[in-house]
Amino acid sequence: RSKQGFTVFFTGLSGSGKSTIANALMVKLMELGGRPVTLLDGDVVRKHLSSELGFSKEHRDINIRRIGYVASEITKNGGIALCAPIAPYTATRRAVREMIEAYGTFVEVHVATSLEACEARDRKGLYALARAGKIKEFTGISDPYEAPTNAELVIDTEKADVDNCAHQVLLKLESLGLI
Ligand code: GGZ
Repeated sequence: RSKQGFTVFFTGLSGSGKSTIANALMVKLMELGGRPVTLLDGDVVRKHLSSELGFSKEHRDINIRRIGYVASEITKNGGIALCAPIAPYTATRRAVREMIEAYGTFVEVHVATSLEACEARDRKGLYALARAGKIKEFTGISDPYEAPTNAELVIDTEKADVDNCAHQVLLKLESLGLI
């Protein structure tokens, strides 16, 4: 294969738009053809790979490291991995970056939708439950989100639609010589 593998790692609050942008990016990358694209979405990973885990710091870290391991295997084999967990902790994101960079490029994308906007949308009603104390340790409400300071790309979904956000990532991948 002429092109190396890489991982696009989206991080952001619940409801920030990570999954939606990752799905739109997946469609664009598949249209380009060539390499297989694997989406490791937060919900899907928790259902199939991390079903025994909760949302303590320890469990979130185990979850993110599992995602990182799978993404590193995909990257090693020349594929494209798209990951879309919250991944609230800087140190854990750095550990995953190091796992991936052993084999290819790690592109961190901060989906920087504000808490106010995520909560106003509240598409799944989780913020209301968190505010009412019915969900404990909820990111942004009763649990931390450490915003990245070294992301390759920061996306503001309050200024651009989904297609434009996915396009911004595609342009970044082009500028890095990955596609
Ligand atoms: C954050 C929670 C929580 C708590 C359930 N905190 O919007 P969603 O519903 O579909 O995405 C969120 C998802 C977060 O799982 P991740 O694996 O991405 O988190 S982490 O990276 O921190 O391991 C949300 C739902 O699970 N959810 N309880 N307490 N999000």
